[in-house]
Amino acid sequence: MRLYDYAASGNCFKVRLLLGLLGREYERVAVDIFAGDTLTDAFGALNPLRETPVLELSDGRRLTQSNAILWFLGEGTPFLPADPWERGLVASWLSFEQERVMGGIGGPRFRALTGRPFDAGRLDTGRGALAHLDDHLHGREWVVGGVPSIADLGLFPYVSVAGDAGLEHPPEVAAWLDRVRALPGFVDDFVTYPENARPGVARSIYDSMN
Ligand SMILES: N[C@@H](CCC(=O)N[C@@H](CS)C(=O)NCC(=O)O)C(=O)O
Repeated sequence: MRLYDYAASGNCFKVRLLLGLLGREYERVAVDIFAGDTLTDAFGALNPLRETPVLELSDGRRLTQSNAILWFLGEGTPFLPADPWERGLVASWLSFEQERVMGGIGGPRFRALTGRPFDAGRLDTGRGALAHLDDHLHGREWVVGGVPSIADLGLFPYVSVAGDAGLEHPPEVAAWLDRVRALPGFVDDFVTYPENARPGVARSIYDSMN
C-alpha cells in the first residue's frame, strides 16, 4: 500500500495518524505540492483533482479524499463502528470537518501562515466549529460512542492547529486533543508549511487558480 502524501497537509496527516494507530505498513511517497508536483501529467493521471492524499493499493486501485480513505482503512477495525446509527454519526462529523473545520480553520490558517490574504469572516466559521465541537464533547470522551473513531482522527489535524489561525481551543476541545495525543501509536509528524508555500514562489493548484 502506498500513500501519496504531503507532510504539511492536515488531510494527509489524518491518514498517517490512522495508519500509525493501526500499526499498518505502507510506502510514503512525498508530493511537494508547492514545487508543482501535483501539476504534472503523471500526478494528474493519479488524481485528476490534483490533490493529496491518494491511497494506492497493491492491485493498482486508487482512493482519493482523506475521509473516504479513513473510512476504507477503518472498516473492520475499532476505529469505525459497526452500528448503523453510529456510522451515520461518523459520516456526519466527517462532513462537518470538511465543511466547517477545513473551511473555517484549515483554509484561513494556510493563508495566514503563508502570507496570503483571507476573509476574516471565515474565522467566525472556525470559531463556531470549535464551539460546536466543545458543546458536543461535554460529558463525552470521544466524538462518537465510547471509543476513538475515525471521526476523532478526521477532526484532529486542523482542530489541533487552530491557534495558528488565531483561534483558541475551548476547554473540552483542549482536553479531547490531549486524549487523542495519548493514544498508543499516535504519530506526531504534522509539519508546518515550508518557505516554498509562499505566494510568488509556490506552484500549486491554489496558485494556478488565483
Ligand atoms: N477534500 C480533499 C482535500 C484535499 C486537499 O485539499 N489537498 C491539498 C493539501 S491539504 C492538496 O493536495 N493540494 C494540492 C495543490 O495545492 O497543488 C481531501 O479531504 O482529501
